[in-house]
Amino acid sequence: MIRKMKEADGAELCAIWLSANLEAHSFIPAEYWLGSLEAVRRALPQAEVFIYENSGHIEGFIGMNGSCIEGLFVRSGARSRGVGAALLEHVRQRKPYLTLYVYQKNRRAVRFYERSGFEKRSFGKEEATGEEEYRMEWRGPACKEGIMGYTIISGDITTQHADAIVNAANTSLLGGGGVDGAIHRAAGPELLRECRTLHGCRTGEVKITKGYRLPARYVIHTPGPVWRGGNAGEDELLAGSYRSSLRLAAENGAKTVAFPSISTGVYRFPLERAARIATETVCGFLREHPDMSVTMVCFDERTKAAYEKALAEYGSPPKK
Ligand code: AR6
Repeated sequence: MIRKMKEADGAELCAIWLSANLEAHSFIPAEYWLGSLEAVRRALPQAEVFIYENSGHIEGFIGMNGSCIEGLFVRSGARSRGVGAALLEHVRQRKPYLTLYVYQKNRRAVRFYERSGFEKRSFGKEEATGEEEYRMEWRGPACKEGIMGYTIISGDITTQHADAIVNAANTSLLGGGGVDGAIHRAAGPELLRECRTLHGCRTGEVKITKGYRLPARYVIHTPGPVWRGGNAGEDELLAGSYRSSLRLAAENGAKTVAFPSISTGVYRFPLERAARIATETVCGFLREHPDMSVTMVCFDERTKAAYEKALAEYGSPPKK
């Protein structure tokens, strides 16, 4: 039986998580997994977790963040009984496409995902462990053109291991509140020093800097439009922020890009409208650049729900 996670499952899931990781990744020091356990314990209740249970015993589980598989774990005594395949099938029925990261050295997992219809899409080094990893994707029959490389997650953009993260800045590029403030705090004072040399940026346009103390290599700064009622070219300016960010990322060889929800905070752009514009612009770009991938990092559940709705509606005829 496959069911959703309950609060009481937490401790058992952590135990399975730890032993499965230690067993599958002998090339990573055990201290790394032991040191990550507390973060996993805290993250589990927020994640979408499905559990495989047999006669009241948990045999394995899969943790999702949007369409991204955060992890698929099977208890060591329950291997080769189709538990992993059943969990994967469960999420395949519920998502138009799936994406995940897997260590190159974990050959067994890479083979398992390949047999399950996943394809290797990109390759890179995971910052935390220094290990090479593949990003793999599975595309379901309901997957529309362009959404393949697009993932919506909840999280904090300053912790994203993307080649480039995008900053919802203002035209001075000298920092501010919201996501801008968070990025400057996490990157350190060197970021502001470089920003001072850029002499600002126009709304809907972009400038690039290094990422300094961030896990991301680059920060692409774009001032989104301030909402003024909708007749001041806000839609085009917002689309411009997304499109120009992606073009500049591509020019700099950045294959993975993470965005916050531009303009929907202090700049008060209506969330649903912004999510629709972002989705159309990002997916339109990804159709032409299948080697790139984009993660929309939503800071709260309301924002995530709006981007998920926009993605579900993407490509459908507009409502009358
Ligand atoms: N990670 C991801 N998203 C975040 C984070 C974070 N760490 N922090 C906030 N958000 P806003 P804007 C979300 O106001 O509307 C600044 O002062 C937030 O919840 O940061 O484009 C600039 O300097 C919201 O969903 O950006 C400008 O003056 C989204 O990011 C002005 O604000 C955007 O909210 C730009 O306003």
